[in-house]
Amino acid sequence: ALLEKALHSAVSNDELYLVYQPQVNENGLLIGFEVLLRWSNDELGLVPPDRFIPIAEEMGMIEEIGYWVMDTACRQLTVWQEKGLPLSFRGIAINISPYQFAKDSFVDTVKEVIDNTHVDPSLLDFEITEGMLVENIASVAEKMWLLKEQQVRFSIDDFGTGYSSLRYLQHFPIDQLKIDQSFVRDLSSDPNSHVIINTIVSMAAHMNLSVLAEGVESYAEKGILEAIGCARFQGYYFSKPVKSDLATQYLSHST
Ligand code: G
Ligand code: G
Ligand code: G
Ligand code: MN
Ligand code: NA
Repeated sequence: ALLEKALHSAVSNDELYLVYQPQVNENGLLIGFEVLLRWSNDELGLVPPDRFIPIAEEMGMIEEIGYWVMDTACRQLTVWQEKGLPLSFRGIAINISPYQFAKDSFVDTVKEVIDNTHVDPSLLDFEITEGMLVENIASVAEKMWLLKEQQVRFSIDDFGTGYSSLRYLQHFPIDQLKIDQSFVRDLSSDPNSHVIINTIVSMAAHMNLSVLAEGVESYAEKGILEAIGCARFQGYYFSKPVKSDLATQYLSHST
Protein backbone atom coordinates (compact mmCIF):
# COMPACT_ATOMS: atom_id res chain seq x y z
CA ALA A 1 0.00 0.00 0.00
CA LEU A 2 2.91 2.32 0.78
CA LEU A 3 4.38 1.58 -2.61
CA GLU A 4 1.07 2.32 -4.38
CA LYS A 5 0.67 5.59 -2.53
CA ALA A 6 4.23 6.66 -3.27
CA LEU A 7 3.92 5.69 -6.94
CA HIS A 8 0.98 8.08 -7.36
CA SER A 9 3.23 11.06 -6.81
CA ALA A 10 6.47 9.65 -8.27
CA VAL A 11 6.14 11.55 -11.54
CA SER A 12 5.08 14.88 -10.01
CA ASN A 13 7.73 14.59 -7.27
CA ASP A 14 10.43 14.11 -9.88
CA GLU A 15 11.40 10.71 -8.43
CA LEU A 16 11.80 8.95 -11.77
CA TYR A 17 14.96 9.02 -13.86
CA LEU A 18 16.37 7.16 -16.81
CA VAL A 19 19.52 5.17 -17.29
CA TYR A 20 20.97 4.18 -20.64
CA GLN A 21 22.64 0.88 -21.48
CA PRO A 22 24.98 0.85 -24.51
CA GLN A 23 24.34 -1.46 -27.44
CA VAL A 24 27.37 -2.21 -29.63
CA ASN A 25 28.15 -3.86 -32.94
CA GLU A 26 30.76 -6.57 -33.66
CA ASN A 27 33.50 -3.93 -33.80
CA GLY A 28 32.53 -2.62 -30.39
CA LEU A 29 31.13 0.61 -31.85
CA LEU A 30 28.21 2.24 -30.08
CA ILE A 31 24.99 1.63 -32.04
CA GLY A 32 22.41 2.63 -29.44
CA PHE A 33 21.20 2.75 -25.87
CA GLU A 34 18.36 0.88 -24.19
CA VAL A 35 16.45 3.29 -21.98
CA LEU A 36 15.73 1.84 -18.53
CA LEU A 37 13.50 3.44 -15.92
CA ARG A 38 14.54 3.99 -12.31
CA TRP A 39 12.48 5.12 -9.30
CA SER A 40 14.15 6.59 -6.25
CA ASN A 41 11.86 7.33 -3.31
CA ASP A 42 12.94 8.82 0.05
CA GLU A 43 11.20 6.15 2.13
CA LEU A 44 11.39 3.15 -0.20
CA GLY A 45 14.83 3.75 -1.63
CA LEU A 46 15.60 2.60 -5.16
CA VAL A 47 12.65 0.47 -6.26
CA PRO A 48 13.47 -1.83 -9.21
CA PRO A 49 11.21 -1.63 -12.29
CA ASP A 50 10.45 -5.36 -12.01
CA ARG A 51 8.62 -4.44 -8.81
CA PHE A 52 6.88 -1.18 -9.62
CA ILE A 53 6.01 -1.52 -13.32
CA PRO A 54 3.53 -4.40 -12.79
CA ILE A 55 1.93 -2.31 -10.01
CA ALA A 56 1.81 0.78 -12.23
CA GLU A 57 0.10 -1.39 -14.86
CA GLU A 58 -2.50 -2.61 -12.33
CA MET A 59 -3.07 0.90 -11.01
CA GLY A 60 -3.64 2.29 -14.50
CA MET A 61 -0.58 4.50 -14.12
CA ILE A 62 1.60 2.99 -16.82
CA GLU A 63 0.29 5.36 -19.50
CA GLU A 64 1.43 8.40 -17.53
CA ILE A 65 4.75 6.80 -16.64
CA GLY A 66 5.24 5.50 -20.18
CA TYR A 67 4.58 8.98 -21.54
CA TRP A 68 7.13 10.44 -19.12
CA VAL A 69 9.73 7.86 -20.23
CA MET A 70 9.15 8.50 -23.93
CA ASP A 71 9.10 12.27 -23.60
CA THR A 72 12.20 12.38 -21.39
CA ALA A 73 14.15 9.93 -23.55
CA CYS A 74 13.25 11.82 -26.75
CA ARG A 75 14.31 15.15 -25.21
CA GLN A 76 17.64 13.59 -24.25
CA LEU A 77 18.02 12.19 -27.75
CA THR A 78 17.45 15.60 -29.37
CA VAL A 79 20.21 17.03 -27.15
CA TRP A 80 22.52 14.26 -28.37
CA GLN A 81 21.39 14.84 -31.99
CA GLU A 82 22.34 18.50 -31.70
CA LYS A 83 25.83 17.61 -30.45
CA GLY A 84 26.24 15.29 -33.44
CA LEU A 85 25.79 11.54 -33.21
CA PRO A 86 28.50 9.02 -34.11
CA LEU A 87 28.11 7.45 -37.58
CA SER A 88 27.55 4.03 -36.02
CA PHE A 89 24.69 5.29 -33.81
CA ARG A 90 21.22 4.05 -34.74
CA GLY A 91 19.13 5.28 -31.84
CA ILE A 92 17.52 4.53 -28.50
CA ALA A 93 15.38 1.58 -27.49
CA ILE A 94 12.33 2.26 -25.33
CA ASN A 95 10.44 -0.49 -23.48
CA ILE A 96 6.71 -0.34 -24.20
CA SER A 97 4.28 -1.92 -21.73
CA PRO A 98 1.51 -4.04 -23.32
CA TYR A 99 -1.05 -1.91 -21.44
CA GLN A 100 0.45 1.27 -22.84
CA PHE A 101 0.49 -0.13 -26.38
CA ALA A 102 -3.11 -1.39 -26.08
CA LYS A 103 -4.53 2.11 -25.54
CA ASP A 104 -6.41 3.44 -28.59
CA SER A 105 -4.50 6.68 -28.16
CA PHE A 106 -1.04 5.08 -28.32
CA VAL A 107 -0.20 6.01 -31.91
CA ASP A 108 -1.37 9.61 -31.44
CA THR A 109 0.57 9.83 -28.19
CA VAL A 110 3.76 8.80 -29.96
CA LYS A 111 3.14 11.35 -32.73
CA GLU A 112 2.57 13.98 -30.06
CA VAL A 113 5.91 13.20 -28.42
CA ILE A 114 7.67 13.28 -31.81
CA ASP A 115 6.07 16.68 -32.60
CA ASN A 116 6.78 18.14 -29.16
CA THR A 117 10.39 17.02 -28.90
CA HIS A 118 11.37 17.30 -32.60
CA VAL A 119 13.17 13.98 -32.23
CA ASP A 120 14.23 12.14 -35.38
CA PRO A 121 11.72 9.23 -35.21
CA SER A 122 13.99 6.96 -37.24
CA LEU A 123 16.22 6.94 -34.13
CA LEU A 124 13.45 5.31 -32.06
CA ASP A 125 13.31 1.57 -31.45
CA PHE A 126 10.28 0.32 -29.52
CA GLU A 127 10.79 -2.86 -27.52
CA ILE A 128 7.67 -4.95 -27.34
CA THR A 129 7.19 -8.51 -26.13
CA GLU A 130 6.08 -11.65 -27.93
CA GLY A 131 2.95 -11.83 -25.82
CA MET A 132 1.68 -8.59 -27.33
CA LEU A 133 1.59 -10.16 -30.78
CA VAL A 134 -0.74 -13.08 -30.08
CA GLU A 135 -3.94 -11.22 -29.19
CA ASN A 136 -5.86 -8.61 -31.20
CA ILE A 137 -3.49 -9.23 -34.07
CA ALA A 138 -5.26 -6.92 -36.51
CA SER A 139 -5.29 -3.90 -34.22
CA VAL A 140 -1.72 -4.49 -33.04
CA ALA A 141 -0.54 -4.76 -36.67
CA GLU A 142 -2.44 -1.64 -37.65
CA LYS A 143 -0.79 0.38 -34.86
CA MET A 144 2.63 -0.96 -35.73
CA TRP A 145 2.19 -0.04 -39.40
CA LEU A 146 1.05 3.45 -38.51
CA LEU A 147 4.15 3.91 -36.34
CA LYS A 148 6.30 2.36 -39.05
CA GLU A 149 5.04 5.13 -41.35
CA GLN A 150 6.54 7.52 -38.79
CA GLN A 151 9.87 5.66 -39.28
CA VAL A 152 9.80 4.09 -35.79
CA ARG A 153 11.47 0.65 -35.53
CA PHE A 154 10.35 -2.36 -33.49
CA SER A 155 12.32 -4.95 -31.57
CA ILE A 156 10.97 -8.06 -29.87
CA ASP A 157 12.30 -8.04 -26.30
CA ASP A 158 13.16 -11.23 -24.35
CA PHE A 159 12.86 -13.18 -27.57
CA GLY A 160 12.58 -16.94 -27.15
CA THR A 161 10.92 -16.89 -23.74
CA GLY A 162 7.34 -16.41 -24.89
CA TYR A 163 5.06 -18.11 -27.34
CA SER A 164 7.03 -20.52 -29.44
CA SER A 165 5.02 -19.97 -32.63
CA LEU A 166 7.22 -18.04 -35.00
CA ARG A 167 4.53 -17.70 -37.62
CA TYR A 168 3.22 -14.47 -36.18
CA LEU A 169 6.49 -12.69 -36.86
CA GLN A 170 5.72 -12.31 -40.55
CA HIS A 171 2.49 -10.43 -39.84
CA PHE A 172 4.21 -7.53 -38.12
CA PRO A 173 6.75 -4.93 -39.22
CA ILE A 174 9.54 -6.09 -36.90
CA ASP A 175 13.15 -5.00 -37.36
CA GLN A 176 15.05 -6.84 -34.67
CA LEU A 177 14.94 -9.76 -32.24
CA LYS A 178 16.58 -9.33 -28.83
CA ILE A 179 17.78 -12.73 -27.65
CA ASP A 180 16.82 -13.11 -24.02
CA GLN A 181 19.67 -13.02 -21.55
CA SER A 182 18.71 -16.41 -20.06
CA PHE A 183 19.99 -18.11 -23.25
CA VAL A 184 23.21 -16.09 -23.20
CA ARG A 185 23.79 -16.87 -19.51
CA ASP A 186 23.59 -20.64 -20.18
CA LEU A 187 25.57 -20.50 -23.42
CA SER A 188 28.73 -22.26 -22.27
CA SER A 189 27.06 -24.77 -19.92
CA ASP A 190 23.87 -25.75 -21.74
CA PRO A 191 24.12 -27.05 -25.33
CA ASN A 192 20.40 -26.35 -25.76
CA SER A 193 20.96 -22.62 -25.37
CA HIS A 194 23.59 -22.76 -28.10
CA VAL A 195 21.12 -24.55 -30.39
CA ILE A 196 18.33 -22.08 -29.58
CA ILE A 197 20.50 -19.03 -30.29
CA ASN A 198 21.77 -20.63 -33.48
CA THR A 199 18.19 -21.25 -34.59
CA ILE A 200 17.10 -17.69 -33.77
CA VAL A 201 20.06 -16.21 -35.65
CA SER A 202 19.55 -18.28 -38.80
CA MET A 203 15.80 -17.74 -38.80
CA ALA A 204 16.33 -13.99 -38.39
CA ALA A 205 18.76 -13.98 -41.32
CA HIS A 206 16.15 -15.67 -43.52
CA MET A 207 13.53 -13.15 -42.42
CA ASN A 208 15.83 -10.17 -42.84
CA LEU A 209 15.69 -9.31 -39.16
CA SER A 210 18.57 -8.02 -37.06
CA VAL A 211 19.55 -9.89 -33.90
CA LEU A 212 20.89 -8.40 -30.70
CA ALA A 213 22.11 -10.56 -27.80
CA GLU A 214 21.23 -9.30 -24.33
CA GLY A 215 23.02 -9.93 -21.05
CA VAL A 216 26.50 -10.42 -22.54
CA GLU A 217 28.79 -10.50 -19.51
CA SER A 218 32.13 -11.79 -20.83
CA TYR A 219 34.56 -11.74 -23.71
CA ALA A 220 33.99 -15.49 -24.08
CA GLU A 221 30.22 -15.07 -24.48
CA LYS A 222 30.72 -12.33 -27.05
CA GLY A 223 33.05 -14.65 -28.99
CA ILE A 224 30.61 -17.57 -29.05
CA LEU A 225 27.75 -15.27 -30.10
CA GLU A 226 29.86 -13.76 -32.85
CA ALA A 227 30.79 -17.23 -34.14
CA ILE A 228 27.07 -18.06 -34.31
CA GLY A 229 26.53 -14.92 -36.42
CA CYS A 230 25.16 -12.44 -33.94
CA ALA A 231 26.49 -8.95 -34.64
CA ARG A 232 24.86 -6.77 -31.98
CA PHE A 233 25.37 -6.93 -28.26
CA GLN A 234 24.26 -5.45 -24.96
CA GLY A 235 25.37 -6.38 -21.47
CA TYR A 236 27.59 -5.75 -18.47
CA TYR A 237 30.70 -6.83 -20.46
CA PHE A 238 30.30 -3.60 -22.46
CA SER A 239 28.64 -1.44 -19.84
CA LYS A 240 25.93 -1.51 -17.23
CA PRO A 241 23.10 1.04 -17.67
CA VAL A 242 24.49 4.52 -16.95
CA LYS A 243 23.10 7.96 -16.20
CA SER A 244 22.74 10.50 -19.01
CA ASP A 245 26.00 12.37 -18.30
CA LEU A 246 28.08 9.21 -18.69
CA ALA A 247 26.03 8.17 -21.74
CA THR A 248 26.86 11.60 -23.22
CA GLN A 249 30.56 10.89 -22.60
CA TYR A 250 30.30 7.50 -24.32
CA LEU A 251 28.72 9.27 -27.31
CA SER A 252 31.35 11.98 -27.53
CA HIS A 253 34.16 9.41 -27.30
CA SER A 254 32.57 7.57 -30.22
CA THR A 255 32.40 10.50 -32.64
O1 G B 1 17.31 -2.63 -15.44
P1 G B 1 16.24 -3.59 -15.40
O2 G B 1 16.12 -3.80 -13.92
O3 G B 1 16.12 -2.16 -15.76
O4 G B 1 14.74 -3.72 -15.95
C1 G B 1 13.89 -4.67 -15.37
C2 G B 1 12.65 -4.81 -16.20
O5 G B 1 11.94 -3.55 -16.23
C3 G B 1 12.91 -5.19 -17.65
O6 G B 1 11.95 -6.18 -17.99
C4 G B 1 12.61 -3.94 -18.41
O7 G B 1 12.09 -4.23 -19.69
C5 G B 1 11.59 -3.24 -17.55
N1 G B 1 11.67 -1.80 -17.78
C6 G B 1 12.71 -0.97 -17.55
N2 G B 1 12.41 0.29 -17.92
C7 G B 1 11.15 0.27 -18.42
C8 G B 1 10.29 1.24 -18.98
O8 G B 1 10.63 2.42 -19.16
N3 G B 1 9.05 0.83 -19.37
C9 G B 1 8.64 -0.44 -19.24
N4 G B 1 7.39 -0.75 -19.63
N5 G B 1 9.42 -1.41 -18.73
C10 G B 1 10.68 -1.07 -18.33
O1 G C 1 1.23 -7.44 -44.43
P1 G C 1 -0.02 -7.92 -43.69
O2 G C 1 -1.16 -8.19 -44.60
O3 G C 1 0.23 -9.07 -42.72
O4 G C 1 -0.43 -6.66 -42.80
C1 G C 1 -1.22 -6.74 -41.61
C2 G C 1 -2.08 -5.51 -41.50
O5 G C 1 -1.31 -4.33 -41.69
C3 G C 1 -3.19 -5.46 -42.52
O6 G C 1 -4.33 -4.93 -41.89
C4 G C 1 -2.66 -4.51 -43.58
O7 G C 1 -3.70 -3.86 -44.22
C5 G C 1 -1.85 -3.55 -42.77
N1 G C 1 -0.76 -2.94 -43.53
C6 G C 1 0.13 -3.54 -44.34
N2 G C 1 1.01 -2.64 -44.83
C7 G C 1 0.68 -1.45 -44.30
C8 G C 1 1.20 -0.12 -44.42
O8 G C 1 2.19 0.13 -45.12
N3 G C 1 0.58 0.87 -43.70
C9 G C 1 -0.51 0.63 -42.91
N4 G C 1 -1.06 1.68 -42.23
N5 G C 1 -1.04 -0.61 -42.79
C10 G C 1 -0.46 -1.63 -43.49
O1 G D 1 13.51 -7.12 -20.00
P1 G D 1 14.56 -6.19 -20.51
O2 G D 1 15.44 -6.85 -21.51
O3 G D 1 14.02 -4.88 -21.02
O4 G D 1 15.48 -5.79 -19.30
C1 G D 1 16.83 -5.68 -19.36
C2 G D 1 17.32 -5.99 -17.98
O5 G D 1 18.58 -6.67 -18.04
C3 G D 1 17.55 -4.77 -17.12
O6 G D 1 17.17 -5.11 -15.85
C4 G D 1 19.06 -4.58 -17.20
O7 G D 1 19.57 -3.86 -16.11
C5 G D 1 19.51 -6.04 -17.19
N1 G D 1 20.84 -6.30 -17.75
C6 G D 1 21.46 -5.64 -18.74
N2 G D 1 22.67 -6.19 -19.02
C7 G D 1 22.79 -7.25 -18.19
C8 G D 1 23.82 -8.25 -18.00
O8 G D 1 24.85 -8.28 -18.68
N3 G D 1 23.58 -9.20 -17.04
C9 G D 1 22.45 -9.21 -16.30
N4 G D 1 22.32 -10.18 -15.38
N5 G D 1 21.46 -8.29 -16.46
C10 G D 1 21.63 -7.34 -17.39
MN1 MN E 1 14.17 -4.32 -22.93
NA1 NA F 1 15.03 -8.32 -22.58
